[in-house]
Amino acid sequence: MPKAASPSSPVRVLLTGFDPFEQEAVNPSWEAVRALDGWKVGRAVVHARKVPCVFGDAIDTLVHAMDELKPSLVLCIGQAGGRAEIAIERIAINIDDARVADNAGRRPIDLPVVPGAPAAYFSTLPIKAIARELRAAGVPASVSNSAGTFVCNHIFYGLMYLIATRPVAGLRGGFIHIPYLPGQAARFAGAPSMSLDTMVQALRIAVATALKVKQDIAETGGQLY
Ligand code: PCA
Repeated sequence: MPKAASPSSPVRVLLTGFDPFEQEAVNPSWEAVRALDGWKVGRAVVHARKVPCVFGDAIDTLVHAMDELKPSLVLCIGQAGGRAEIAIERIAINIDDARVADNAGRRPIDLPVVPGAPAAYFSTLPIKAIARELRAAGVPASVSNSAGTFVCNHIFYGLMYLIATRPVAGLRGGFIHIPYLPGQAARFAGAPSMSLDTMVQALRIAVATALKVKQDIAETGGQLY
């Protein structure tokens, strides 16, 4: 197993956001992530990378960025239009089941992300602590128990598979879904949205909390159904 970074060496944090998809002109995940490129928190520095909304290519781009940067923390971010809160995802499942085509026209149905690999992996972020810190800062947030079955779950599963199968001491990762920007939601009556400033602030809190909290808190993030 490769050695952990020495206490004085810089800690790299990789944040990924997606290209726009499904007739959208922007993707809030890339807008929020790119605003944090170069942000320093303690001795950690954030590196932002854009990933294509394409099955397969999204994971390839992530692997390339991880090989290049050798991060200690990876947060993949995606748009979840229709959600009202920052959603800290708990679990990635080994299935691709696309309701719509991705940006390359691919539409896998009931195919594994990684053939023969485990059914699911849990996020290794302190998901409950992040939700609590966000709410304490006045940002609506919850733990989410499904990241769906489209490209976001796909990259999340790919990330957790990599972390599990190519262990690097101290490396942790997970996925966060974010709502529409107001300009996107304005096209759909009743759709919730969040300002870019609030989403950027939320990601700062998520990164800082993930760097600080190694052992998650015991607080419910469950749902009845
Ligand atoms: N959201 C999609 C894929 C890309 C994105 O930003 C999803 O939730 O799967």
